[in-house]
Amino acid sequence: MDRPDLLMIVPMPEPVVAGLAQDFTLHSLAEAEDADALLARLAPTLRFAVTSGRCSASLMEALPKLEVIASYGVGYDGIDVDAAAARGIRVTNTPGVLSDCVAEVTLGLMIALAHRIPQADRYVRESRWLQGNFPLTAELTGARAGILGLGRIGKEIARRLEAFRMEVAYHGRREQADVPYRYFADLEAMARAVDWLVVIAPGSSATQGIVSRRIMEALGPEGCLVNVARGSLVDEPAMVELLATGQLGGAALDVFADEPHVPEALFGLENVVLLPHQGSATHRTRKAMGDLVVANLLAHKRGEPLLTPVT
Ligand code: NAP
Ligand code: 8YV
Repeated sequence: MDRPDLLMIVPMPEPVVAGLAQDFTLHSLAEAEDADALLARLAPTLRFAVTSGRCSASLMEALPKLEVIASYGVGYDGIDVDAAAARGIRVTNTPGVLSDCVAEVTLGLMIALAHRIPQADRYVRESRWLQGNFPLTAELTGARAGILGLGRIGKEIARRLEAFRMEVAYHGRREQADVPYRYFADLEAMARAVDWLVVIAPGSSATQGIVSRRIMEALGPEGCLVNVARGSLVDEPAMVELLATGQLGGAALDVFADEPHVPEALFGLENVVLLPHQGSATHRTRKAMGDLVVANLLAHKRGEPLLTPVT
């Protein structure tokens, strides 16, 4: 059987490797002793590549026969899609299959922050309950939430917030006719009007730093920021300062500007909950993402339509 070369630009989970190995000859850029030599050897024939949200224009240029890049994940802000489109290189991602999981993690972050669950857990483990009760906290029910990015995941988050009887609003570039939530054309106005700002818009040049100091000051000392999108959307140094000085009430964060590095100033703050980019990190969701990556690559190999094209 024809097993064309396929470049793994970043390491892939074992199930994805197993799913691809039957139909492709796999080459790992990360494990190559000499990456440049591997690229030079593959350049004359390589048509297929797989990644997880990252591929530069220079890497594409090094592979003149490249036809398709399948990305493991829905965000593709680290892929130069303009360069891909200019070369006619198809890019695919994994939308939809992870929306429920990310929404669930978002609610988990919000509940954890409102009720100070990580801190209360530590309080018990450190036998501090013996000295007295944990301080009173807050609840989500009846609070006001504003979603920045009411897309596939944002809508799943909104549904779950409604189940907590929260008041839901959203901001995006355009109002959506078919949703029951209040639209804010202005992000700052929405930040002033809500208790929770949930960030779930894509990383892009347009969203870089969109949650600025001004937006976080508008959210204010009683407000909480939730970021399950990309670290690039938030002015991270300003966020750390505002959290530490009480000008921002709290933050629940799954993503950061320079992962896996997280500002250590956050570690000692009681009004913060931190996750290591766990939004889609469940067995079932990652399998669904991997299956979609494999299906897209096989479709291209067979000359069939791509399932989830970006370009
Ligand atoms: P999606 O369906 O494309 O939704 C994106 C939403 O963002 C849309 O509602 C869009 O509305 C809005 N948006 C886009 N550009 C905007 C801008 N410049 N200003 C304001 N709003 C803007 O994407 P999705 O499937 O929900 O995924 C969203 C993002 O979540 C991904 O790109 C990824 O970065 C992140 N994510 C994180 C994890 C994790 O593990 N934490 C997992 C999966 C995804 P308009 O077009 O009306 O502006
Ligand atoms: C990552 C995500 O892709 O899908 C996205 O955009 O941020 C996550 O699902 C996942 O961590 C795989 O690296």
